[in-house]
Amino acid sequence: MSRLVVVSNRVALPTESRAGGLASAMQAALAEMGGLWFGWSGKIGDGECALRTEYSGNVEYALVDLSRTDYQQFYLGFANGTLWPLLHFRPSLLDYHREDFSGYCRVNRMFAQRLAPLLRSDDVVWIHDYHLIPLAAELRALGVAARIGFFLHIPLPPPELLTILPHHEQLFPALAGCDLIGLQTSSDREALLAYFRRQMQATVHADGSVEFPDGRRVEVDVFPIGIDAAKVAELARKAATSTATQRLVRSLEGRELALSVDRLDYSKGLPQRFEAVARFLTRHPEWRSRISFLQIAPPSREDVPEYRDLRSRLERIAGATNGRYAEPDWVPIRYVNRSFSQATLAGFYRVADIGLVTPLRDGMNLVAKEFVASQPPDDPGVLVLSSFAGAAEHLHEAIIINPLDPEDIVESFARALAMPLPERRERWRAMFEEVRRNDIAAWRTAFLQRLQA
Ligand code: ADQ
Repeated sequence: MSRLVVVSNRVALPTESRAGGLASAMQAALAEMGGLWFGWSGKIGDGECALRTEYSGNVEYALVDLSRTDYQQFYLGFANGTLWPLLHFRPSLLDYHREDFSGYCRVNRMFAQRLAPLLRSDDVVWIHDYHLIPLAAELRALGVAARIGFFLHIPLPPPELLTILPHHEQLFPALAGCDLIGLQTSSDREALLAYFRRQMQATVHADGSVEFPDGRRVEVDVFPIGIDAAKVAELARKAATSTATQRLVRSLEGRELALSVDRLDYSKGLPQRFEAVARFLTRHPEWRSRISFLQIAPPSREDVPEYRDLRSRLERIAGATNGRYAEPDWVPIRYVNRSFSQATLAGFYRVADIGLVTPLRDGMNLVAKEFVASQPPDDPGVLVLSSFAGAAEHLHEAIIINPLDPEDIVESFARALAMPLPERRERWRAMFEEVRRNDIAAWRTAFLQRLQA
């Protein structure tokens, strides 16, 4: 059997206590096939950044540090200051600097140079996400002949937006170095195919494969990422009686709970959500003191200016809404800037009456799936889901809203709160079946089988 080589910006070591779903999925695949996980250590070094290796069972971890300049230009600059807003359909937030693009290309080349000598010809290489778009082409330039797959975790906008990016013609065509490109949704796939057709004169064949004028063929397909649904459901069942869940339930004093969990990111639509909460309380005074909105949002990428701005904007809206509507024994918005364990979150999801997942754009959104998997089957909560999350392509039984229309969110609260139990159960059953069937194991198996075909 071939060895699996996973490449991602950050490597999750098995010793890290808070490994997420993706990390566990990669670790499971690596343990099964044996292999190597290569990427940034998360550390910033000051000199020549040496390769460090660690072993755990049949899996090797190869880590490189980044220099301060690499971190600035590659990670903060081009990956998170330029590509992230562009690929989330926010060109007005795009911050482009030539030296950042050079830094991005330089780090990808350095990764390729460090990785190539570690590869064997029958390895299967799986590259992850927008940090590493040019990596496959860099590996090919060094003579790597192994099968290479790439999965983009975030959305891909149509060519009209992609071509805004200066030097896009040096970036996206590098994906042709892959054998398989995986995307979250069919519209992401359409966007990439349109770019390949228009910008690279590619032909899309009836079987879905893409052929470039030089004869190179690449498969492009949709692999919607999932969660470990069985594990989350089990965690939620167990957490129902945990101290953290019980404390939350007691603090509600019988009120309804609407819950959101997001990284603090402008793609997640938090200001619009907070404003919709204020509007809901204005429109529906009968719900004042009868519902609590809990937003859990750990800070992220605080070295990028837009993220700091977002944080202060949210503090202002939450403060103003609470100041306006709070009673001595009730605040409408509970806003918590920290992380919780998967088990604690599962317990919180389980006791929530409404799960609010309203990003302006999201590749998939795993919180939506975790909320579904955590519900008690006999009395499930209602999922309110943005039509701009990849998850909306599959979770049709959620209340689907447009997060840019505050009235739509307000109406969704009212609908969710009034939804009769049989309808809640029916909608939840269909969604849970979907989340369970297309779980994280199904995702990685489908991608790897296709890559090895
Ligand atoms: P993210 O943008 O990080 O991922 P998401 O899919 O929601 O978004 O995943 C977040 C994960 O972090 C979830 O598993 C969630 O439970 C966890 N998390 C969030 N807040 C937390 C907190 N306070 N404490 C602990 N854990 C927390 C990117 C893309 C998504 C895509 C994923 C996977 O932006 O669209 O679904 O990758 O491909």
